[in-house]
Amino acid sequence: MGEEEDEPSPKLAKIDVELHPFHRLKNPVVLNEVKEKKLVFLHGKVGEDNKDAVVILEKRPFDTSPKGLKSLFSEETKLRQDLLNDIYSTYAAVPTSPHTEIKTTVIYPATTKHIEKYTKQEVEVIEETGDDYKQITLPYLKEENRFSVQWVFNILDKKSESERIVFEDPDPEIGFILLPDMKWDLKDIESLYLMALVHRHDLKSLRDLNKDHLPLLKNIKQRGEDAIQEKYGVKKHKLRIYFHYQPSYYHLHIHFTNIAFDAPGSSVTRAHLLTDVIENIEFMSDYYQKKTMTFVGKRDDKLVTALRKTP
Ligand code: G7M
Repeated sequence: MGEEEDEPSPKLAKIDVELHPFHRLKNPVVLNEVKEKKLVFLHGKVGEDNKDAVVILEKRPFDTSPKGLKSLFSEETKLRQDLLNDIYSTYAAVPTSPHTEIKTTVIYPATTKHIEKYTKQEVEVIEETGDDYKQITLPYLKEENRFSVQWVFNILDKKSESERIVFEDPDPEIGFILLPDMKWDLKDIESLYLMALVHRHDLKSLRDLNKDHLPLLKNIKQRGEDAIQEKYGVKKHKLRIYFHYQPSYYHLHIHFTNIAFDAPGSSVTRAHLLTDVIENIEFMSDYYQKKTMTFVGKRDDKLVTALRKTP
């Protein structure tokens, strides 16, 4: 510790303890817990006016870099011995930061929709035909039913996260911003997770894509792959590049994840590979206006209820 080869540890931004919702969360209740991922979703109230907050806590993977291991196996780590028998021993180890850090995501003030999104619920398979999309989904996607995409506009307008941008093509037709997804801790390359947000505002999801958008899609694929290889050394054949359908946020965006990582939402019931999307549109321009899209939704979700065909 403190030797010359050690990089200075990143300074934690000072937060106003009085104002920050994390410190004032009252009556936290667990909405969902995924024990094997050491992940918990909580809901609580904040402040005099009891505004809702959702807090997501996730224990970080071990820091197995030489520096991480050096600090783990140092006198700074407190040990409590639980068992000693011949050559076998077990301990409860209490290391110092960064090993004890918990990735924390706060949504505040949270809407009822956020609370529903993170609440454990039964899920079911929904088949949405092209007509269902036009007659049920599209009218449903009115502003008040969707999650706000203000955070996307903040990124595109450089009002938030501008220091995290990995690559930008500013072209209004085929341009996009590539940056780390909120879910990625930026440290563990195996769980690399970035997203490309398109500059144009008129595309909600896969359903809006046709052959006019091929230059946009090909540009994102090519330049996104190049930027990730250059910045993180991850080659294109190690990337899973896909859309979600249904997405949570209806401003077109594409996920880039390391194939070594089983990213949430990367399975067949939600992920659509960018290469497949490009090829399908090349075969048939209105493929995504016609195709029956199968996805998994939560039982009590309003859209799921509206699209459900069997009681
Ligand atoms: O399901 P959908 O395709 O809509 O995925 C949206 C993605 O956006 C998820 O992977 C989220 O983790 C990510 N995301 C959501 N928010 C609110 C933010 C944000 O504020 N910043 C960043 N960088 N990613 C976000």
